Formats: sequence, structure tokens, C-alpha cells
Amino acid sequence: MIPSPLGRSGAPRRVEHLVVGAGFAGLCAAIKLQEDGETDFLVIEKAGDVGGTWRDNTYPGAACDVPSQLYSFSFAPNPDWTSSFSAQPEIHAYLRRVAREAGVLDRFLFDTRLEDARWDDAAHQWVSTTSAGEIRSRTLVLGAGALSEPRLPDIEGLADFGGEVFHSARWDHSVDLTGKRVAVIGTGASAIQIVPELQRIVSHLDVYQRTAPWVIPRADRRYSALERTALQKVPGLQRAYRTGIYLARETYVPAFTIQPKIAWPAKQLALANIRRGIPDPVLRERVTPTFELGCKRVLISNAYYPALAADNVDLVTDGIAQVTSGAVVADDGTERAVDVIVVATGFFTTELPIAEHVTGPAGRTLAQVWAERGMAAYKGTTVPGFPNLFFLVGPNTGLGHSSMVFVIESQVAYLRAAVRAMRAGRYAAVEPTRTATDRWNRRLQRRMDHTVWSTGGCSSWYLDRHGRNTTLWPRATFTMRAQLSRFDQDTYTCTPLPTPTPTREDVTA
Ligand code: N01
Repeated sequence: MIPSPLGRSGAPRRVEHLVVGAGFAGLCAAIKLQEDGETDFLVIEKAGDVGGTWRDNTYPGAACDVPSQLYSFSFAPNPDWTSSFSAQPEIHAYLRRVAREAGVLDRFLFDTRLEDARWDDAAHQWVSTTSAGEIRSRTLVLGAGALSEPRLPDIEGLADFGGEVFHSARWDHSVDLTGKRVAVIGTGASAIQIVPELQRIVSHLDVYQRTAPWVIPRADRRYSALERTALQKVPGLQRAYRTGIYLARETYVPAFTIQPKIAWPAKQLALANIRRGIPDPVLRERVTPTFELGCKRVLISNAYYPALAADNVDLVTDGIAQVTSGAVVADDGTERAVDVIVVATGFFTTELPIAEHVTGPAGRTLAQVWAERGMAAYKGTTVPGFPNLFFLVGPNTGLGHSSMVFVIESQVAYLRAAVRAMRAGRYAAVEPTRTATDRWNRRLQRRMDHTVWSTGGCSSWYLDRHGRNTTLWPRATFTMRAQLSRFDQDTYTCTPLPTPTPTREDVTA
């Protein structure tokens, strides 16, 4: 039975740690806090299940583009992955199983939304207003995800379209697309997985491409029963396999962060992928990217280009002028009638919606603090002016090449170290100094100047409206792990717990 956040009397619930979000991040925080004996926590989740992005993205073809042996918790290896790049249902099932087996679900409050969190400076507590009542907590751990709030395009008439319209991350499974005329807007990671699936079933598909992405082949394969048995039974084999994938992925980092020319072999693979998938030279030309590989996320697919080349698919590269009640009108005036529009236009990444709901002691929200210079945190995790606030997948922790689960585990290690330091030092609150935070971000942004994300000649969701990359980590991931491996208390302002007022007995003793 899941406890109510409100006491029986209806009084606000008080816990040590409040975790927001039940995806990989929130789940990892819950499991590791529990492991440390920090059992006085709650996880609130706006939806009815664990899984985060892997619960929400149920579009046809949804799968991970990082091999599952690496895209899983180090402490919960799964020898049963059926293929190298798992599909969404399998990843979601994995997360549900891990949550169940860890025995943490009794502290998860589902269908509970964070409406507002304010720091109470006198009590040294976060006071969170949730849809299930008020929760007071010593720490507030935000694991709400960086790719969770769908961004809809600002296209005239889209809201008045007479057919069905839905975002890739909010797939409407009640709509049968078989034999329909469908438009897909966008050609990012989601769209290139959706397009081949739809091409097989719809009568006609228009794919609206604003920028052609780099798409390399997908080296996917199913694991044999023998392999799975070996992964299960041979001691150390799965760990060695995982380490091999991890190290191989880290070799991509110099091409992104130092010299894009190193990516030449990958570029050749991508160009060969186009030639293999598309016979028509004109179409080949139209899907060939004009920026450096890596500037936007590198996509992987064997099926995308053949789908674009199919007879029932048109690639539209003129912009969208407007949507009428039954058609999409391109900038050149061509009107294409459709029954359904799938919007695969990504997420709010550089202006995290949750930042609007978190208010520090100075009475300003995180969103207000970040409005002028963009998102910034200390080590992607803590923020000056916001005591005891811990981000998971915070500013500049994203990766273009490897597993976000690695990042999450690194940040959770930092959270645990901070909590241990607070207990040992009897601190009521810890907050990074502004000087340390500014120094951290100055160094990070200096490195960013030389990355392909800045020099590669594209615009991407990695950059904010000032053109500043506030989303990605510009170094090897083991460097991040090292940075987060201990709580560097000397760069924090630590406020001691108030000393208890002596009682009459204490005084007379
Ligand atoms: O979103 P995106 P996504 N009119 O932002 C276009 C992760 N992910 O959902 O490139 C017309 O990448 C936009 O065009 P342009 C992964 O980290 C992982 O696909 O900006 N078009 C672009 O083509 C990924 O990077 C997996 O010119 C418009 C597309 O929409 C992140 O999620 C799977 C437009 C948006 O692409 C986001 O991926 C899925 C407009 N007004 C997602 N606005 C895997 O692991 C935007 N676009 C496999």
C-alpha cells in the first residue's frame, strides 16, 4: 500500500529527501539513498508508472541508440536484453522490474505533480506543493528529465487542423494510421525511427525536413540464446562487454570536442548509408547534411533512407507556411492534403519547464535566475542560491555519444556524498559558492568554444537562445565521474543545524 503524502491528520508530510520524477534518474536516486540507509524519502511522479522518457515515448519504432549493455544500471545488469539496441517496451519493462526488485515502490507517489517548491530559510527545508498536498523535505532532488516536455512548433493553423495531430512523445494509439495520409514534421532522432514504421502502413507519407541530419548505419543484432546464457553464467563477461562498449564510445569524444575531422570515417559511413538507401541522386543530394557530423546528434538507422526512397513517401524541404483544416501548405504554396500530422519537433531543453516551479530563499525562481545568462549549475548538479537542491541530468551533463545512465549514476554518487557530508558535519543546508560555480562554468564554456557543437555550422537543441551550449558535457565521461566522485565541501557554504536550546534539566545538571 502506497502511503499518502499527507499525515492522517492532513498535516504536511515531512521527509528527508523529496525526489521528483521516476525515470532512470529518480529511480537510481531512490535505490541508492535506500542503500545508504536514507530511507526517509518520497519520489513523486506526475504519471502513473515509472519509466520517464521510456514510459512516455511509445511511438512506433522507439528504441535506444546506445547499446543496452551500457544503457542500463551498472548495479542491475540484465543478461536478457534481446538485441544490442533495445526497443522501448523492453527498456520500460527493465525499469519496472528494477524498481520492483529494489523494494522502493512503497515510497513512490504516482499521479502526483510538483506544482511549486520554495525554500523555507528559517526551517532549512524545501516546501513543495504537490497535487497530493504539501511535502516538506531537507533536500530536493530534481530528476524530471531534460527531454520530457514536448516542444510544439509555432506553425500557423496547426491548432485548427481538422484531423489528428500529436507529438511523437505523446503518441495517440487510438488513431489507426493504416491507409491514411500522414505528415511527419521533423527529421530528428524520433522522426527517423517513426518514418520507416509509418511508411509500411500508411497510404502516403510527407516528411517535412528543415535540416538534413547525419544518419549512420545501425549495427543492431539479436542476441542468440547461447550469448544470453553466457552473459548470465560466465562471471565478469557482461561487465567486460559493458566496459568494452563504454570505452569504444569514449573514443568518439575527441571528434566532438577537439577536432571534427577525426570523424571522417563516420562521415563516410553516413554518406555510404545514403547511397545504399536512396537510388535517386536528387533525393540523395537533398538528404545530405551541410554541417559537420556531430554538430547535431548523430542518428543511427538502416531503415530511414530506404523509407524516404519508397514510392509512397515525399520528402518536403520547403518550409511549412501554414496548416489548413485538411492540409499542410509549404512555403512554395504547394498544398498537401493529410489526415494526420505527427509532430516530431523535440523538447524544451535549454529552458527547463521545472525551473519555473522552484523558488530559492531570495524569492526568485530558477527560471528567473537563468533567464539572463542561460542555465548553469555547479558540476551540473547544484546551484548557488538554491540550498540542498540537486539536479540529476542538470545543465551541461548531456552526452552526444554515450549512456545518460552513466551520467545519472555519477550525479547520484555526488548526491550521496553530499548527504553523507551533511550528516557528518551536522549541516542543515549546503549550497555551492558563486565563485566556484562561475569558475566551473567559465572553464566549461571555454572548452565548448572548440567543440563541433559550436563550430560545426548548425543550430541544435544543444544551444540556448544566446547560442550558448548549456546542455552537453564537453569532455570524456570518466572526467565527469571523477569530478562527481566526492563532495567538495570546501566549495560550498555549509549552514550548521541549529543547536538545540538547553532544557531546564540540562542547565541544572
Ligand atoms: O527531437 P529533435 P527528437 N518546423 O529536437 C525539426 C533523444 N532521443 O524528438 O534540425 C519544422 O532532435 C527539427 O529541425 P532542425 C535524443 O537525445 C533519443 O527527434 O531544428 N521542423 C528536427 O529535425 C534526441 O536528440 C532517441 O532544423 C521543425 C526535429 O524537428 C532528442 O531525444 C530517440 C520545427 C526535432 O528533432 C530529441 O529528439 C528519440 C519547425 N517549426 C529521441 N521545429 C534514441 O535513443 C523543429 N523541427 C533513439
